[in-house]
Amino acid sequence: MDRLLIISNRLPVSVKKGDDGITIHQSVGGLATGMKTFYKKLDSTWIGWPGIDQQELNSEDNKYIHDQLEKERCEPLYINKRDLDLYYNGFSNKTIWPLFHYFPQYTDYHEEYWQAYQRVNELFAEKVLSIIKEDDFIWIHDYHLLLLPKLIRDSFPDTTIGFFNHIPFPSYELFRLLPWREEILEGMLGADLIGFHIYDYERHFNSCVRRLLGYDYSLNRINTGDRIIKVDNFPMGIDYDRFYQASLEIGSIKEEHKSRLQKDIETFFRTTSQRKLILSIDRLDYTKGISNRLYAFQKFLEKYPEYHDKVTLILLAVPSRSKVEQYQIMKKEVDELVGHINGKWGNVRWTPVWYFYRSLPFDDLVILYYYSDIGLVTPVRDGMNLVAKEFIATKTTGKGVLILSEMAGAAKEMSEAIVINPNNIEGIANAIGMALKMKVEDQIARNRKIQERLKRYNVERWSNEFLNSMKGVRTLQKRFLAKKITEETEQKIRSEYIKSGKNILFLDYNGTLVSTRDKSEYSPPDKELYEILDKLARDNRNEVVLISSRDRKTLDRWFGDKEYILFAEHGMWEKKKNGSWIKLNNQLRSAWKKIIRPVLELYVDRTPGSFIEEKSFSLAWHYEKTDPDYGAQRAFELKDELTERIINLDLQVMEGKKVIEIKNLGVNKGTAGSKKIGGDQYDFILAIGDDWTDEYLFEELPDNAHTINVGLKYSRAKYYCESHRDVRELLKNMCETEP
Ligand code: ADQ
Repeated sequence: MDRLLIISNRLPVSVKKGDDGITIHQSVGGLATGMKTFYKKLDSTWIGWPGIDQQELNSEDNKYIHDQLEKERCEPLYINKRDLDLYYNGFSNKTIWPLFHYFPQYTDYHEEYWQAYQRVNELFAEKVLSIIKEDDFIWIHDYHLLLLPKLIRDSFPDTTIGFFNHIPFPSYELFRLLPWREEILEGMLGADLIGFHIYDYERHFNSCVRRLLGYDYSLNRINTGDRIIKVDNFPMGIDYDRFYQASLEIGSIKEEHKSRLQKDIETFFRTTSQRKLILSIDRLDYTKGISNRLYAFQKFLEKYPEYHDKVTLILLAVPSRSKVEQYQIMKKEVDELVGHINGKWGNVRWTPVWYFYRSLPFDDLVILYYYSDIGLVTPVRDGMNLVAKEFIATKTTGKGVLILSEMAGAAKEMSEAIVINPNNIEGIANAIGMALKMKVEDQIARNRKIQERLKRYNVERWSNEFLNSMKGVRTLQKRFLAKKITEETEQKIRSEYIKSGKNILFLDYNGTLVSTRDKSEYSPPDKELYEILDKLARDNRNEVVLISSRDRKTLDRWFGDKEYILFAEHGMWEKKKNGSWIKLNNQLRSAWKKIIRPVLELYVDRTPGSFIEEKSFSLAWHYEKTDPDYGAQRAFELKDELTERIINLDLQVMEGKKVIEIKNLGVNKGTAGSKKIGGDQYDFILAIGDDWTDEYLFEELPDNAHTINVGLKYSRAKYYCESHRDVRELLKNMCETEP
């Protein structure tokens, strides 16, 4: 892969200046934690804010920071204090963050914030443009930089840009509240690939684009008229092996090497039998549902007195955005609630809540995960939530129970957890009771299933899939860009036609020669069409081939007595001039399964509940047991992807009830067309069609063929025109031109 530029608000490391000089630390947070382990493996540079104001630095500091960051493959972007405050604390965290997490009541709309947000996005663009090279791939992260894709695209139109949004994308009803909504969407659409954690966010984004900008999307592609943009979901994984291995090691650490934390926790377990630990880890953020969690824990203590003196909740909260007022209010609320619970229920032997307001190093974090019996993850909204995944990854024995909010993106992949509604306090309290009583075999069975998935779909795979998809979109854009047919091109086609001695014309029927694309609609040929086709067919230099998805009977009824060659049912049947129908059948094969099966396996991995069925000459992907909306969307995508992949494989994709089946077809319009041409030498080949079944034909025909798509700008055809009327006009002009 070519060089990758990763761009995010913060670098994965933060610079601090204190009494002991400049120090460099790992940044906390989902993105930094998730990506830091593998980005160095790639040829990459990470651009972002280093966490310090440049005003505080002297030239020696600057040099030191520059050298240190260079080793980390990081390129710092300094932002002045005032802009940083308005862009980061202001627009990013008081406008976008609350609105996108369904907190419109906390959302501030200030022109001043917006101005600064634009300025800082422009600053990022300048930085990128100062180091960008041709063929670089650009991967922009998160809601701080929603305008950046377009800003880069405007100055560097051919670059490949991916954008990943780590937080939810809200529904249209929420998003439309934003005064600068169109600008934000246009900014994002500067990317070639836009990624979200889950399908729901993707769906919301597509619907906002359609409703606010009018760009249509089909399957997971948005067509803006001059570009195709792919929108997809990539559920972010964790560095599974790192957590799993670290947890395995904890169990075998010798007494003298144990950390203070590990010793203290072990003492806690020794002092009373049946001690249980519940773990809660987050940034201190109102979206994480921390107060609800504490209310629920209180409710649990009320309802289940038998657990008094035995169960302790560890509440680990990392300080976050403490300059934003809502966060200060929330901190106060959490402090008070913890005080209230410990005051009311605690005693000399037992503190119900252990509260830590700080960040912890990785080793300590894993110790907490390792010793906890229950992971309590209750965000009221969360893009993904990596803590839930980390908790499960450390359960090396398989024991432990995860209680997970259905409002976290992670819940889509972790349905084996106890899934709760974070607003249902009683429900969470009951879930804690249920978790404490859950049989060990049940715990292991549930966790093993999730672990398999997390191991397979880890953070490296997540990023590889995103990067591969980015490459794929560029290829797709190039391959599918047809040119609009011009008067000049038509002239050229006509003059070649006049000069040539042996011609073949492949014409699709629905949508190409008559207006409707819908096969079920009755759309017989009219007088004008017969006249055009008859005239072409009478010219003995020409072979007129109607190649349609229609059935034999219909084609027979309309054209049976004509001097045209007919292909029915996508080329399954052929009727020569004055001949009878012949079935074109290839020998059935199954070697293609090796190519198609991995594609289906990927969809099984990414669609919980789906499975593959293998038959002698077919493979089927069943999705009847998946979430209905999600399954249907994945089926659309799979069908789309297969349509691409099976070209030249003589296969067909059939859609049944909650099943997608890939079968040997033996024939399609492409194979029928190339068979028709056979060894014959034609001086002039013209093919016109309007949908994906015609793409096979365009693909199969020799390079000198003139291929025209009706209505689709992105096609394998060389040209596109607007409607069947243009096709008729072209054909009419051709037959009126005497050689
Ligand atoms: P966050 O809101 O930061 O991420 P999350 O996904 O849970 O939330 O990631 C937090 C990360 O920070 C975890 O890796 C965790 O281990 C670490 N962490 C938390 N508390 C810590 C502490 N006290 N000490 C040390 N480390 C701590 C955003 C979105 C999420 C999305 C991620 C990734 O809000 O929805 O999952 O990005 O896309």
